[in-house]
Amino acid sequence: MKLRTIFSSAILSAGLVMGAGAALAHGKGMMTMPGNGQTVGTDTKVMHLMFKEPMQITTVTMKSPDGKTYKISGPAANKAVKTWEGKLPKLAPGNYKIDWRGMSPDGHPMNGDFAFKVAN
Ligand SMILES: [Cu+2]
Repeated sequence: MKLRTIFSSAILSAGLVMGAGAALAHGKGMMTMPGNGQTVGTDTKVMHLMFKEPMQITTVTMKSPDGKTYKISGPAANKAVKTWEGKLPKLAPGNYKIDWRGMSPDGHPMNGDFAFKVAN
C-alpha cells in the first residue's frame, strides 16, 4: 500500500511538471495587436490575439486610464481561432492593459496580458 501511494504521487508530480511546460509551449510565439508597449492612435478600433494553434478565448478585459474595466467582445468562447479580433470601445489618450484567458485545444488553461499606450 505504501509503495503504491509513493508511485502514484510520483506520476502526479511528473504530470504536473509536463503540464506546465506544455501550457507554456502553447503560448510561445503568440502575438498581439497592438503589440506590448506599442503606442497607437485614438482611431484604433480593434485588437487582435494571434496564436500558432487555434485557441478558445473565454474572457478578454481592458483596463482603461480612467480606471474602468471593459469586457471586450469577439469570437465566442466555444469557437477555437488562431486570430481573435475584439472590438474596442472609443479610446482616449493614456495607458491601457488587456488581460485575456482561454483554453488550448487539449484543455490547458491559458492566459496573458499586454499593455499599450494611446496618443493623439
Ligand atoms: Cu496542452
